[in-house]
Amino acid sequence: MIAPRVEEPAPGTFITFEGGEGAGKSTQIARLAATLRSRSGREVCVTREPGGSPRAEEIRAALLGGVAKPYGPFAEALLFSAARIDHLDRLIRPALRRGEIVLCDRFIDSTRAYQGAAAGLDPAVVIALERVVVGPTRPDLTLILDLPPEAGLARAAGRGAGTGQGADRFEAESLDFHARLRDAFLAIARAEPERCAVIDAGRDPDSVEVAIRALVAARLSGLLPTERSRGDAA
Ligand code: Z5A
Repeated sequence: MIAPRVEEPAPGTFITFEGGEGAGKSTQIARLAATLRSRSGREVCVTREPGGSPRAEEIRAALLGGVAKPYGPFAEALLFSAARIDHLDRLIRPALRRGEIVLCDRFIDSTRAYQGAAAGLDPAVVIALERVVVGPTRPDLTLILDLPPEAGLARAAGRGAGTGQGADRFEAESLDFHARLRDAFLAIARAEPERCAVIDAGRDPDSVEVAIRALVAARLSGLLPTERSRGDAA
């Protein structure tokens, strides 16, 4: 008889960033990574979904190009899951096993919000996919950057202006779709308050950064020692 595989708890720390378009996730991940690199004394791995491994990046290009859209949200969720399987196996789990801090731009909550709540995929299917694809590799902390969709879409459009790049598959959805997304992320935070924290992303980038640092310090003890406590320890 084959014994079930027992996953040892990994020593790393897994933090995910979620939210609607243009909420400032990439901006804040870069800032938090720099802070953690200088203050935690640990390796920091920055990654994103869909993507993060060469194969998953190929799937990303297809998804954001709209290749799977005609097949509906279930097919899209399967493709996001295929990308996630490779990303977890090749990058996230090895980094966590090495004790690194993994900062990931979007993860399971984006599937719940985009394919589930906003596009109408049955929540039972989303949960089943999570169970088989992600298993026990759950985030230690999920930071949900909250912003009215009009503001986020305007930021995303501003970033693309002059680059010749139009809206991608998801940016091109209706305002109503983006409003459902926002509600979905806030509902996830209410349902799992021990894992999730909501950050008001409508403020200037420095204020958002300060709020994120405070949350990380409060929720994940020892990750961000203050200058004072580091000096004391030395
Ligand atoms: N998706 C899905 O449907 N299902 C899934 O399971 C997963 C994903 C995992 C990935 O696209 C798409 O895949 C995504 C969901 C879907 N939908 N879309 N589109 P992506 O990775 O290309 O896009 P994104 O995740 O939405 O990120 P983004 O649009 O790049 O936004 P962001 O990273 O949150 O924001 P940013 O790039 O840091 O900032 C956007 C602009 O605003 C930029 O010009 C900044 O300089 C500016 N900015 C940032 N912060 C501020 C503040 N505080 N004030 C003013 N301006 C700011």
